[in-house]
Amino acid sequence: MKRNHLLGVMALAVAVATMGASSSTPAKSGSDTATVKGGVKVDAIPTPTRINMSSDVACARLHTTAALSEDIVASKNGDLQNVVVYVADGLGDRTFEVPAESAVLQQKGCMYEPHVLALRANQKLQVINGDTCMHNIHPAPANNREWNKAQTPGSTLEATFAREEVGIPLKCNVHPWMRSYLAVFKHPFFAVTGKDGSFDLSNLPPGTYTISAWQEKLGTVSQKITVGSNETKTVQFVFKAKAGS
Ligand SMILES: [Cu+2]
Repeated sequence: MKRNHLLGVMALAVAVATMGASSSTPAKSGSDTATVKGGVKVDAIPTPTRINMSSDVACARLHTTAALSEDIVASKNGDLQNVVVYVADGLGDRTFEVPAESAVLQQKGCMYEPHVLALRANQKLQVINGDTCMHNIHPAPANNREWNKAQTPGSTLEATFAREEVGIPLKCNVHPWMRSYLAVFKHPFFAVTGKDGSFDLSNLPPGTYTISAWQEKLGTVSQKITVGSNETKTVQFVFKAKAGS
């Protein structure tokens, strides 16, 4: 009994220590911090195409209806998902602690989840194969080391990326439709838009920044903005997908 109680106390102490470490990053909240938030839209909403998984029945049978392409995912209002919004310039030579927790990329139903993942340079990336078939993870970076690893069903592999790079394509050499993108940052001021296209970059040091938004098919758009202490500014990005726009 006594031993169990002691173990319980130790587990609690570890949990508290971990919480303390994560709450100290990325920056102190409260006074002296600035926020840039807003939304991302696209001016034309493409119809997603159906993915043909017939070359691997193990994948195809995991879907009752065909999975849809994810290269441009937008709501009926044009809110654009899977856009990486980040501070591209303005932080000077500040350095930031690398988070202890891992970023996670899953393979489920022979699709990557999330489709776009942003993480920190040298942060641990866990790639999980939740499927019953083999996958082959193959990132093709321009500014980091390229690698290529087969992954057995149910296994997890770990990787890190040492340098900043936005839009590293990651593919599976077994299943040609599988594609995701990674964005690697030296700082914590980035977000990936969800279904409503919104983003929130908080705890920024007050200053003048170039804020960029990257989308895998539509490229990069940027805006310069100055935010003061305890100030929140809103930025809207609109990507042009309409012919001639
Ligand atoms: Cu695969």
